[in-house]
Amino acid sequence: MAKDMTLLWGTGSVPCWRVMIMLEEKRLQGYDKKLLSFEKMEYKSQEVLDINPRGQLPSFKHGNIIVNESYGICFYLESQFKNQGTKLIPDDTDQQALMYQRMFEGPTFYDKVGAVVYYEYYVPEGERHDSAVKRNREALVTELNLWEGYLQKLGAGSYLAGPSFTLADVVVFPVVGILFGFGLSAERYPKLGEYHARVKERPSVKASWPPYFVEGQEDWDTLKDI
Ligand SMILES: N[C@@H](CCC(=O)N[C@@H](CS)C(=O)NCC(=O)O)C(=O)O
Repeated sequence: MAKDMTLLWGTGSVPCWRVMIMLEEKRLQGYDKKLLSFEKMEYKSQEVLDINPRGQLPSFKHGNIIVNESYGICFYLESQFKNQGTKLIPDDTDQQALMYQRMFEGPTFYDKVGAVVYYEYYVPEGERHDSAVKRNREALVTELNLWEGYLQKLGAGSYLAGPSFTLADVVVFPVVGILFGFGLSAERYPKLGEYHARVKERPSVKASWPPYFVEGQEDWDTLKDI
């Protein structure tokens, strides 16, 4: 139980989802979690600003300790609860190196996904261009093929950094979740499809599945032709 932990989060947020998977993997269920609304801009509320002056989610507190960046929270929890729940940093040097490599490719991956999926949200109507849409989609295809290749090289049943589930999966799986949530074809990207189908059955992922997906997903097909 983790009654001395508070997480302020928003549904559909990749950074928040990372932290929720992490808390589950480290068996820290029972923490105080508060769902805030992006629509109502509750991430700029005083409650959030008191913990996170950037006014962003996730905002996280453990006792009097504040850690806000999703990667920072994941590293902090792994370090504080090393011997509890899943061990998420492998001892093997090669696997550990690959884990760090893939983890820090995660934000690049997410940027490429976001540039396509959230284009209309980020770019005001008068500033949208077909050429930019095409460029973003091409960049995403290149990125997807890169991750297909990574998984292909590791072999069937692998996680992102080898045979065990690691911090790389905690931080990158939510990006993969968003991809398939927006209709990515598992036939076209079979390695990512297999990885997604397998990891989404993990108890930590099931327990943290964003309500946002459950509510809206059927109509989302932005990525079906990618
Ligand atoms: N680098 C931060 C990013 C957090 C972030 O961008 N959160 C978004 C929701 S996904 C947010 O709160 N956006 C509101 C804002 O930036 O004003 C992390 O990894 O935790």
